Amino acid sequence: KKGTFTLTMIKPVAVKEHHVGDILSHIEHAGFRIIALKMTQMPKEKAEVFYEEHKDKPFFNELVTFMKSGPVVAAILEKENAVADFRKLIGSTDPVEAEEGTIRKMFAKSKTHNAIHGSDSDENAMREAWFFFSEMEQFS
Ligand code: YYY
Ligand code: MG
Repeated sequence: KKGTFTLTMIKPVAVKEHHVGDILSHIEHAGFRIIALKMTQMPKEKAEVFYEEHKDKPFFNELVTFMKSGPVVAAILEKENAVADFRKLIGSTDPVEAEEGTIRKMFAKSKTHNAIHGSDSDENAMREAWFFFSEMEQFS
């Protein structure tokens, strides 16, 4: 249902550094319910589609190279006001600017290697949820 969920993805750097459990724990303690969950590795073409809104940006190639470099953990998270509340929980794109206590402040290595994704609108949450999960994999 619109407005009640968001899509997150724990990025390859955080999976490699063994932060999956800590990050999911942080998310659940913040009041989000996990209603879909999987580990998967995106081939180049999939990463390009996921981030297609950025295809003309100077950082696009570096971003795609990073995102296909290892497995990610994708999840649909249910909560009232999920998109905005989750963006607050993860913090600014650049960890240097992220507030103390945010997931990016704690786990990001750099602006590109920033540990976690959160949808930026209800429309993108819907698109990204169906990008990763079939109907049988969604437990609303
Ligand atoms: O939504 P959010 O992930 O916070 O940032 P976006 O502006 O949508 O950019 C997507 C992704 O691209 C970001 O998480 C890291 C990377 N990126 C980058 O490497 N360099 C930039 N100057 C801006 C974004
Ligand atoms: Mg974004």
